[in-house]
Amino acid sequence: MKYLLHLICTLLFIFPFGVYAQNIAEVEAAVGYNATNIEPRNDPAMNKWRYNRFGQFFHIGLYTTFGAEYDGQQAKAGEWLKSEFKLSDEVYNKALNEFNPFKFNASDWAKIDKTMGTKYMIITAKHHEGFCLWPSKFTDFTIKNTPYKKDMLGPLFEAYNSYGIDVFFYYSILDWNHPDYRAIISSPEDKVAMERYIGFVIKQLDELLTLYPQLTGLWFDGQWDTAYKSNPEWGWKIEEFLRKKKPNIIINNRLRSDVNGKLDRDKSDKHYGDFDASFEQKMPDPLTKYLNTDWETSSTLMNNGWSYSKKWQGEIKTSKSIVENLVKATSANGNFVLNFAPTPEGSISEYETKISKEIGSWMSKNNKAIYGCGAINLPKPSWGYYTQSKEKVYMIMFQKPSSKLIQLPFQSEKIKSVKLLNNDNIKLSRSKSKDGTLIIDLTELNQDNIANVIELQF
Ligand code: JFZ
Repeated sequence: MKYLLHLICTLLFIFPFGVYAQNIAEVEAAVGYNATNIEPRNDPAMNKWRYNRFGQFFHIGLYTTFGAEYDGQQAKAGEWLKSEFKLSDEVYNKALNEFNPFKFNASDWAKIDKTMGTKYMIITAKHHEGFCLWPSKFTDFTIKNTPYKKDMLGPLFEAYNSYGIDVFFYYSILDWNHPDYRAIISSPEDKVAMERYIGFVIKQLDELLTLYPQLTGLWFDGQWDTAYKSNPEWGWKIEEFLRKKKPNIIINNRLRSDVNGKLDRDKSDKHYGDFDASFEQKMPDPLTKYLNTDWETSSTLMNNGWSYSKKWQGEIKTSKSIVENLVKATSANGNFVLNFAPTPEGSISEYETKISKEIGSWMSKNNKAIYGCGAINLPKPSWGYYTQSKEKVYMIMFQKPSSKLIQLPFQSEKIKSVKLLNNDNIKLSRSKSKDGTLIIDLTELNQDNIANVIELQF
């Protein structure tokens, strides 16, 4: 609706009375393929997304079978292996005969996520390699033609939705397998081929939304090749199709470009789609830059690879650092997504299971400081972060302050109660400074392995 209004206003501005857009192409040109959600969406689906704060990513595909290794060499990112080692289709596609996640059990995965406290999951329905985790009618390059044979996407809905966890699909525009995909267009034939490819994408998305009506949204990626980004009508057309087919669908911003080929955000710095997902492995800088925008950051557990790796390399993140990033994102009105890389058997690794329990044990006591929470208008304190929801402010302490008494920037008389969320046995005594601000005595407090959360009720 908002988008329509915006469109009409733009048109009235560009085409004065008596002149009107002849056809849809003119309408599109008029808006320059700019962002269409000028204000954040405020419908139930998007409010739920914003409430969720914590999501789970899964990268699994043919690349999983290589374990990020080829010919004794370690790939930088497992899911990029085909491109990194310049493997031919012939060599790479042998993995079709290897892909067999026979231990995959959607309800095991869902239980892990339920324990960890994630509220939505995103799975790689199709990554850059072009392989489909569902038996698509529009290509043979699917799970149906592997030893596993079965659909991996369908079973997720029952398992996850029964815990109230939403399912999203990752879908890559970039496709290393499809014969019509073009990274650059150097002839009229290339353009025709790429147009056929866009038709294929729309057919596949139609298929996904028809087969899986419970799907909450789509996480696009791989929109950066010159051919695609310099033809903004394609991304526009795909988005238009999706919004018509499923009006409450949630789409990230990595699907479109504007007339200048700008990705992620248009020239007025408005993100495309419903939220900005261009913070892969990072956060807005400064952190408070996008407080009025829906955004999401995603993170690997191990260096920059998103898929299964036989060898775990580089720095592996701890549950404390993951929780800290979740809290940090929440404190700036963003969502945080943690990636897991299922094994070739389709199970969750030991380290990931251990991490999910550690995070889950913290979340089960402290999730009130995360779900439905957001930014407070105060500078970041040295001991951690503030978050807030309605009449509550949460102090999430990753380091216990060195002084026993801390003075807070709140009028004491306005605070009804002060309580530690993760331990009922410890009572925190309070007092009031000369200027009436709240002082809390932390003498009794022991630093939690991850973080203590103090709830202030207004
Ligand atoms: C993409 C993929 O290439 C990668 O394999 C993985 O699936 C990841 C989640 O997404 O990589 C990205 C995505 C976003 C940015 C950079 C790389 N970004 O916004 O900077």
